[in-house]
Amino acid sequence: MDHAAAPRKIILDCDPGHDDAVAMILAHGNPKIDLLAVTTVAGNQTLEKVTANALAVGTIAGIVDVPFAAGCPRPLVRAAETAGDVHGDSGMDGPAQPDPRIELDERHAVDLIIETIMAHEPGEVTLVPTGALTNIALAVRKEPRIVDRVREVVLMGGGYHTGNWSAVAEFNIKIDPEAAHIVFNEPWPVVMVGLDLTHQALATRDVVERIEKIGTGPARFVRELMDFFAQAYRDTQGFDAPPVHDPCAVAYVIDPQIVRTIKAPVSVELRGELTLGMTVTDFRAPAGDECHTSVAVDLDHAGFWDLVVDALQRIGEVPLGK
Ligand SMILES: [Ca+2]
Repeated sequence: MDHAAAPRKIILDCDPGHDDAVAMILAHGNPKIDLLAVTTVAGNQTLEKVTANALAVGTIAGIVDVPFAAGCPRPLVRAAETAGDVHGDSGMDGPAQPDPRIELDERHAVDLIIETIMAHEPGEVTLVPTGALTNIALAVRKEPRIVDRVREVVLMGGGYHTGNWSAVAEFNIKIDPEAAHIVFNEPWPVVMVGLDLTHQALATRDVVERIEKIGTGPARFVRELMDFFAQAYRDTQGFDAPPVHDPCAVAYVIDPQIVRTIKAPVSVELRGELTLGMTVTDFRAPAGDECHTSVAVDLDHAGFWDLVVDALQRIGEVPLGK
C-alpha cells in the first residue's frame, strides 16, 4: 500500500450523543480511517451515561478491536452542564440499547490518548474531539510532547457566525472554554468544524430514507437516532431537519474535498459577559503560514451523506449475541 492510500489513524474523543454515535459509525465503517481508540468526556450527559452510550454504539456497530476509555467527569474549571433537552435523559434517547459486549479499558482516557500518540511516529495520529475539550487539554498539559507528534486536531465545536448554547457560543466550547483555550493555543494544526459547517449537515427526509433502505440493525439504530434528534431540534431550535454535527469532523479527515476549510486565527473568549466561549475568528486579512488554525466553511451535503450510507453498508449486519 503506498503512503498516500494508508488509512488515517484517529482517536475519537466524544460524548455520545446522537451525532457522536454517527461519527463513531462513520469512523469504524470507512476504509480510509483506522480508529485507534474511543474516549469519552462529560458533556451531552454525565460521564457515566455517555460512556455507557459509547459502549452501546460499539456493540451495535461491531467496534470490537478498539479500546474504549472514560475520561473527565466535568470541565476543568466550571460546573458541569449537560444537554438533556437535545439528547434526552440517557444522552442518546430514541433507540433501544443492547447489553454492551465491550469492556471498558482500565486506563483513564487522558492516559490512553497520550500512550497511543506516543506509541506512533510523529505525524501519524489525528485527534478528533467531538465533545468538550477537557480530555485533550489535560493530555497536552500532562504530556506536552504530544503537540509535535499529533498530525492535526480536527474538532467539532465553535462557529464563526453563530452559537447554539448562547447567541455566539457553541455547546462543546461553552461548557469548557478554558480547555478549548488550551487546545486552540497549542501550535499544532487545529481544524474547527463548527456550527457554520455542521448546520449544513442536515439529515433531510431523503437522507433518512436512504438509511432506512439499508435495512440492517446498525442502519435502523441510526434511523431511530435521527428520529429522536429531528424531534428535539424541531422543538428546541426550530430546525426542519436536524444538523448532524460530529461526523462532519470525521468526514473532513476522510476527504477534505467534502469539508472545505480556510485558514484564519481563532481565539476562545474567556471573559465576555455575553460572549463567554465564543470562538472569535479573524477574517480581516488572508492568514499567513504562521497561522495554525483553520475553520470549516462549506459542506458537500450529498458527498457527506454518501460517506455515512457507505459506512453503514460496509458494516452490514452485526450479530448482537454474546
Ligand atoms: Ca458530541
